[in-house]
Amino acid sequence: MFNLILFGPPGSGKGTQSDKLVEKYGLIHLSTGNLLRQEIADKTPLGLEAKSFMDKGQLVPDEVVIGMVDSYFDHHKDTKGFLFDGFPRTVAQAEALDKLLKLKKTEIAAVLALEVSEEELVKRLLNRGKTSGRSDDTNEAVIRKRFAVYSNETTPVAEHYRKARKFQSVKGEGSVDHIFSSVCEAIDKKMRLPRV
Ligand code: B4P
Repeated sequence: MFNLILFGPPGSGKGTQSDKLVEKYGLIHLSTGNLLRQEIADKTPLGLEAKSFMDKGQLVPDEVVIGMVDSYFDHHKDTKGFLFDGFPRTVAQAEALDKLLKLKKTEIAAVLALEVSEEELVKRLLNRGKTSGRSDDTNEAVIRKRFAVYSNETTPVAEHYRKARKFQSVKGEGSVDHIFSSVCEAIDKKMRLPRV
């Protein structure tokens, strides 16, 4: 299996790049943001709980997210690999993911982090808020709160993977296609495949 984490702050383009990456590499896309939004749309108890955190720009509790990922794994037993988008977002989630992958006798091959300035991120998210119907994108105070949460709770995840020599930064500003080719270049090196 080839398992990749796409890492970066809210609005850095993880979802945008993931859609293109899963198509090219045939990986299963595991976006905890999308899974949580689906639970909200389906009005499940998990969705109702998650919504109260997401609307405030907070992270959904680890046990909820880890349980959801575990059950997603159970539904995708035969895959050539996962692309994790927006997960893990805390060190506890990273440790849980390491354990879950170990049980499957596999591991993370690489963590690619999209680097984008905060001003560009705010611009992108407010712009997305105009059309996405996402309540967490329409209020600048909530967006700033998400950056603070990212800085306090999610940046330590980078250190977790730096220690394991799996972490690599990629410039996340510029055209979507240009960023995509930088990300593919990094992945291909990891996979030791010639570039297509
Ligand atoms: P997510 O759904 O993961 O979304 P995100 O971080 O806000 O955005 P992403 O980086 O995917 O940006 P996108 O490509 O869409 O999280 C939402 C919330 O869910 C979290 O705040 C949290 O509450 C909860 N959650 C999710 N996972 C969790 C977890 N593991 N634990 C706890 N809570 C969790 O791009 C953003 C915009 O920029 C788009 O409009 C796009 O079109 C635009 N864009 C992309 N690339 C661009 C480029 N190169 N140039 C210009 N614009 C670009």
